[in-house]
Amino acid sequence: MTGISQPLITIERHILNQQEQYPGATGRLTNLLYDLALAAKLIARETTRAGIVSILGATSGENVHGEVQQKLDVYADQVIFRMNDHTGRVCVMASEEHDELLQIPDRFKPGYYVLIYDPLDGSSNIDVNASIGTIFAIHRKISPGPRGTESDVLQPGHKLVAAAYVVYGSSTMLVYSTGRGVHGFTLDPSVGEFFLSHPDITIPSPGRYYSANQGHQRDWLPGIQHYVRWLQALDEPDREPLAQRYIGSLVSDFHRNLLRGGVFFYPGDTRRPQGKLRLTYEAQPLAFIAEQAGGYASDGAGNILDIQPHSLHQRVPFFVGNRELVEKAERFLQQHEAQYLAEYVRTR
Ligand code: AHM
Ligand code: MG
Repeated sequence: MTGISQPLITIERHILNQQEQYPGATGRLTNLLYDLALAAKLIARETTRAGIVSILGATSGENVHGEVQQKLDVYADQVIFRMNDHTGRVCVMASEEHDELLQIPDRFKPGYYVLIYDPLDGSSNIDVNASIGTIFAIHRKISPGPRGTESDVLQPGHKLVAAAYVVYGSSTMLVYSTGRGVHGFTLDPSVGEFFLSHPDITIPSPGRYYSANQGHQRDWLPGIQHYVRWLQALDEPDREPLAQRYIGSLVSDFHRNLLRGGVFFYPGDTRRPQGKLRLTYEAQPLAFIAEQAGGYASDGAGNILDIQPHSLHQRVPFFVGNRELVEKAERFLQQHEAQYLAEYVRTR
């Protein structure tokens, strides 16, 4: 055979192969991951058609954070919910776009898994055709009784069973981990299949990029200012500085740094000591994937995956990427911000 040099592995085949490595696996997680891949295909179809069908533009609604919702947010949110409300695999869902938990309708049987998702992250980028993403996190149910409760959602990240994200960029990619490495798939839109394109992703070292919204530098704590000086090697002319890259779309910024090496951070600052990003919808799943790829994620005080969440929409300072770069941020904070860290840890 000529022309095709690698085995063609669909996401279905890959998930099944992974399941076969777990003796006693029932296939419920496998099927849930299939459903998420299908939801991703539907969202990808709409995001790529968005300009043509003039679906662009804000709806009148605001989400629970007071941000204007885009129509595609609403679509993505509904597709994911409807794909999973009747399958008997999920007992409860939580979406970044909803204030409250999303219960399984009474007419359907609740299942064993807890699905937490950010349906369309970075949605302010939609109108300018920059890439956006979806983030998924999956926990096991821990509460008694058939229905899911808040305690099922508010579990530390190290309890995650699986995490995934989809980036809708120049192509659509789905990246997932069930705790056995990180694997990336690229959507071939002509046949509607995700094919394995990035097996066993590990973050390259040394990292090349740092990613942060430097427009907030005025409000950053001195510890963060020192960290950025270090990233830029301002005081060490013989060391190469890291390059700065920032899209303002978490999934895209994370994805680039996962493939190229680097650090993304959205720190707590004088105006927002807890930062901007959400612990359960954004930080936990990406921290899980980063760790599986050999990286690390921190809130500046310690491992993101060790934090016990206390509320659904809790925000958290977030540093993620190459372990050495994230640990360096922790050290700058320990050195310069002992008081902030003590107060932050007390209230987180
Ligand atoms: P969103 O969930 O409302 O889309 O906001 C999250 C986004 C992330 O994708 C991105 O990392 C961050 O907000 C960018 O914020 P800023 O514009 O302050 O840099
Ligand atoms: Mg978001």
